[in-house]
Amino acid sequence: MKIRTDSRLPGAYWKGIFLLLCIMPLGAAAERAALIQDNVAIFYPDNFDADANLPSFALLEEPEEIGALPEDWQTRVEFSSAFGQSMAKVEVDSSTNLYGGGEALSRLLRKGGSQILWNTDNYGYGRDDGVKLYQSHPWVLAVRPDGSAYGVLADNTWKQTLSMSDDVVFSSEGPAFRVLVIEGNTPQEVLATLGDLTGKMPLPPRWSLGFQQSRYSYVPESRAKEIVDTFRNKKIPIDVLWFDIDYMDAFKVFTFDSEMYPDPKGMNAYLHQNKMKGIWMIDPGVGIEEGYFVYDTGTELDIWMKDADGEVYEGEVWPGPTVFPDFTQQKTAEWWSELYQDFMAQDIDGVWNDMNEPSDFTGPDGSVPEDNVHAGGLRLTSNGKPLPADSHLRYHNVYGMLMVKASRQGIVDANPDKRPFVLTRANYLGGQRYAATWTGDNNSTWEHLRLSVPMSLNLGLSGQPFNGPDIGGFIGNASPELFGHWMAVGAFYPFARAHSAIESDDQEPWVFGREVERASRVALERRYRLMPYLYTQFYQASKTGIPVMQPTFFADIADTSLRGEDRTFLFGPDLLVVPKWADKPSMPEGAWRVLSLVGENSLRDEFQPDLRIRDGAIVPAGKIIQSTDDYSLNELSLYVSLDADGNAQGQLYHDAGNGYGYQQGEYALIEFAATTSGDTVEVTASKTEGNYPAEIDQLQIKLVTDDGVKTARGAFGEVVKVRL
Ligand code: NBV
Repeated sequence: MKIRTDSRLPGAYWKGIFLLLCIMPLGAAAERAALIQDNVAIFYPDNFDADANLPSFALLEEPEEIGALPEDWQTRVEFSSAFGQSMAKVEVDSSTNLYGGGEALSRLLRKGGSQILWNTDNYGYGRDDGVKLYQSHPWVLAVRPDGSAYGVLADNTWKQTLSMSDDVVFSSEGPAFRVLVIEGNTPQEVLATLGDLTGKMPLPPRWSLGFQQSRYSYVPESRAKEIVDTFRNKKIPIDVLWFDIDYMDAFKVFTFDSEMYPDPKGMNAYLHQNKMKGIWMIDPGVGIEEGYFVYDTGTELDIWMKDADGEVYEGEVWPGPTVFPDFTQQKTAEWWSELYQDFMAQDIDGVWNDMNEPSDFTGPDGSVPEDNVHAGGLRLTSNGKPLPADSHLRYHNVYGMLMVKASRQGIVDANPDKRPFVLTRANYLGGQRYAATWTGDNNSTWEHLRLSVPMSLNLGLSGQPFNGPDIGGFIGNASPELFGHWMAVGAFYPFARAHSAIESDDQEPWVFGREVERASRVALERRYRLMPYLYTQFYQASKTGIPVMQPTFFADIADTSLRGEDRTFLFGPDLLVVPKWADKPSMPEGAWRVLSLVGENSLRDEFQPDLRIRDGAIVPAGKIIQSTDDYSLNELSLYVSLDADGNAQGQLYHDAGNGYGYQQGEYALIEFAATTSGDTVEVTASKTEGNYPAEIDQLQIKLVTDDGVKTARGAFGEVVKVRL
């Protein structure tokens, strides 16, 4: 199997970039730099035009300068312009590793790679060799050999190329833009600062961490119910069923087909009775049809995107001739949010925003024309001023982000007591504030299974922790072997959803024979047992900005032999996932003892990755449950792996799993510690923060040693002793 380490650009782009790089010094523009935090510098080109750049979409707030750049500030930005392109370059030492760039079809190490940041509906990642995907993250994380790190953030929404041939070069079709550089002692520190500047993923509802089954499309509703019943009868854990476009009446958003889904509320009730949730799709394109309430109200409010002549732009998507809401306007955002009132009243639990690059079948390059015009007016938090009117070239990359911002608001307005869940295909740096994401239309191939790991990792290293690919692959047909492996690894993606295309054969866990069905069940039982740990990792990510799924080198940032390891990955800092197909992976130092959660290691199972626990860690795990509705900390297991000194620590975050009580102190933070004296290990568990009850009754200590697992029981609050 061939995996490219670099992403190739179309020839014209290469030629352009080559020319530009050659003449760069000629057009060089002086920089102005200042500190905005002790560890963050901002660099301005001398021809910076605030109106053409601000407000920032990535940053939560407009930066305030706190002083001059220290003389010894290492990483500097050089600006230049030529042939109508604005460029910013950061020289990168040859021994420094590069990561990030958001969603990219690439191995983990990004040096040598290039991408075009222009949100694109890229079926099978086939268009332009996959250099343009659905999202844009003008961001690079650089890690030096000693483990110190820096990040480069181009605060620019315009169409641009990100080249990492050696140095980092952003070349934009828009006006000169500013660049931020974050310094940190570790990559984790840089990501935490990125989180402070661009915002963090809000804590999602606990159910959204469960397994999710999707298909384009489950119709009619009897088929959807059959899927629900089969999961439950076969005891394969699941939390969510997804409803793709065919539930709609003639693909008109916010409607339901009267034959396929005559009673959506009843469908959702069926899901709820079965301890499941329903997520329903909404696209941005609105079918042109007088008498259709979405089209009529939008037209009356004059909120559609206009063409260069100021006429309403008409494109074509699923409903046929289509208009597109202009989300840069305040009134559009309000109208869009309002549409969710009746929609959510069908007892819908979450929303899936697709096609929001926006995709336009008949438009240039599969989207709407670059010279379309947005009216502006919306106020963002970053400077509180209305967005200026400007071209689609400026706003294209944030179209999806603005859509999900308004969607999220609408869902919150409709259900103020519940945490919202939105999944988006298109997004932009900072978009983790509004929605989780998946990596679009991948293929049912080994190549895309393998690439899904670095793709998800790099999204996490770009500020988006809640992501994952279509498990099983969207396009084509997975072989039983591929599907089994994909489920086994997929149980450890932060967002774990299986999905397949309309033309594909059925792709549920049971259609591939008994062995794959069993492997899928085991994989999900492992995920569900780890739910207390996983929820704690999501809590941490929401607080710190550090991703849930982390590259293996995070286990030891000074070990440069781990920098390119992207078959294995960390599931939170304490568990290492080693897929069966990872041939001789680079392992971090330490014991990393193998953990067995559901007896998977004693079975002849060719699919499940090895799960290894960091020495010095305590990982909390619950019982096997079929749905997070049954989540409970009663009889919590603590997997303890001692470090060389005989110590270990762990943490558990607990709350109601939904709602906002946790923001008022209704949560519990529980700390675990193990110490050794002589041949006895003592384990303690105590609540250290919050007003929510710990809700732990009995504890089961599982001491993972090189000679097997030793078990002891005890009550919460007592010291539990285990003999070595
Ligand atoms: O809504 C249909 C599909 C959806 O299943 C998929 O996940 C999206 O990425 N959608 C794209 C539109 C058309 C796909 C060919």
